Amino acid sequence: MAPQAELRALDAVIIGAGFAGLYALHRMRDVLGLDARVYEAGDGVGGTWYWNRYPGARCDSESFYYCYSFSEELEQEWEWTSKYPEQPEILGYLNHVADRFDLRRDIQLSTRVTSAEFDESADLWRVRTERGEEISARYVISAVGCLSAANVPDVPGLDRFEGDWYHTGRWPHEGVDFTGKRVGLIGTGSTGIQATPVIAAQADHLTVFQRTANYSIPARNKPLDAEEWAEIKTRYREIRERTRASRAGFPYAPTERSAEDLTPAEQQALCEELWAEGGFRFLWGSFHDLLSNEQTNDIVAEFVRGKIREVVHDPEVAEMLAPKDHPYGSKRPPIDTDYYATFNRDDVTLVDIRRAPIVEITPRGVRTEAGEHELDVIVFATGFDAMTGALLRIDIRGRDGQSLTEKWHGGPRTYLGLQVAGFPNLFTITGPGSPSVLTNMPVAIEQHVEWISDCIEHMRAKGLTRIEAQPDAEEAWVDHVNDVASKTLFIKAASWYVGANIPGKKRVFMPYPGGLIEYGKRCNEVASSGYEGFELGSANA
Ligand code: N01
Repeated sequence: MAPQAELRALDAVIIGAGFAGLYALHRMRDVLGLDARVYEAGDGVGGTWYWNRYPGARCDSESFYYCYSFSEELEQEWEWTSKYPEQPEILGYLNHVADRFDLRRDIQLSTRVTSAEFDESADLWRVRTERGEEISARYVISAVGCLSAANVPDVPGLDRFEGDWYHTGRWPHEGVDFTGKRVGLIGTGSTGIQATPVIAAQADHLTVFQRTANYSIPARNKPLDAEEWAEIKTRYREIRERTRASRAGFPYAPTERSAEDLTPAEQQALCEELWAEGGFRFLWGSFHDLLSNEQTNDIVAEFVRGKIREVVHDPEVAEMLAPKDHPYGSKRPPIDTDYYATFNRDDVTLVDIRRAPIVEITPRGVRTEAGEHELDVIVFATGFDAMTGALLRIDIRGRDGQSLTEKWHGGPRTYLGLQVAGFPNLFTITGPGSPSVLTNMPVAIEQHVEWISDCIEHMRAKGLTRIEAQPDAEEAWVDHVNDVASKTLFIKAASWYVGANIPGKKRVFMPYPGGLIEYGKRCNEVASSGYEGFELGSANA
């Protein structure tokens, strides 16, 4: 008979030790004084930045605002080396945060949470781990990340492939040496676009398998010097205020400009200026209706196609790379360094798998409807089961034993992306239905963690033991998210925002596209009205 697992009692179980989990632990333990513990599947902290070690992995929001803002001391002592730091530097930062706030003693690594079941009689969750532990906790806080459940496509024959294969989101810690190798890379999202130039520089030959052409904007990365840091540090409070008061968590004033205000020549000049600046300014700095007006979007999309045709020498390859089937920004826009120019190399081939799809993986490579490509290594840059995948891989059961998988069979349903009706005391940091992936993530994460921590503080002050989103509030929020999404161009693309990358996944627009300002206002109103839309109670009542 298996030994009976010892029950550990905690106030809060936090699942995941990335940006969200680390801050949640600091807040729950050091601010609220809760007995809180993080359970993390990886062997180290860092979340996304622990797992995604693929060549070229770097941040594509600028470093000085892609970081925590909750501690002025932290922001004054940390200096990023460049505008868009590489993965090891970001992982180093998160490790520094774990040490600086003495978080490690309450983080249990190499421990995957497998199930969580709500006990209605006591208002407690019973959480189980792969190691056979059982923990009871008043609160479960999911910090599992929006893009953490790797998607390896189910291509027939992969098990017979005689070379090596990797998914970018599960990259080996020791790295991969591509020297002298024929490499095939499947996927041209942000990850594939970052990895392509770096792998091409090392491999003997790189074949990129493209299903959907993507609009990528040059990053224009550069080192940040001492003078720039001195300036950023004196302005940090103002930068943070602007970031929090912005629609998407970027410290830039939103543009009020419409394309109609400019002549075609002026429109082109503006696009040139933003292209020269690079990065996300290209998305946020052009026209206010870029993501809601097809005519406006066409101007910007055609400008990017023109740039691709300018950079890529072979007109046929340029046409393959120029996206024509979705508006610019309707899929998450990648930021790159020399992506399009890489296709001018003699040792790089682009294969259109929309026209001739992959049929199978053979022992020697990849076979499409047009023929076989012999390869030594296959890299899957095929993304994630986004927003719901990581949570649904845990067997979560709420009131009356209902599973979250059952509840979300028609797509995720939440109230404010923070809670799910029927699942009391379960909080989802940047859950579906919140702005999350449409924003600069650390800003969205801090807002959620602070809201959750204020909510728990309120409950403790009132002696309450249960908070649960109400079905009608959830329904109204889901309708609101769909209504806002229906007025944008996001719904014109088969993106991971709607789950289109996962065969069989119900197509529902998952993040909240109304922006951080509207969203934050709504969250604050809910809290100050005594948590409207939630029912609060006590097991003893
Ligand atoms: O994943 P993706 P990603 N056969 O889903 C293709 C963040 N991120 O890892 O578009 C063939 O975007 C798929 O094709 P299609 C960022 O939010 C941030 O690149 O579905 N191809 C697509 O081309 C980003 O959006 C940073 O037709 C298949 C690609 O694989 C998110 O992570 C850096 C396929 C997947 O693109 C995910 O990016 C990198 C199949 N069966 C990523 N299945 C930062 O710097 C999928 N594809 C912060």
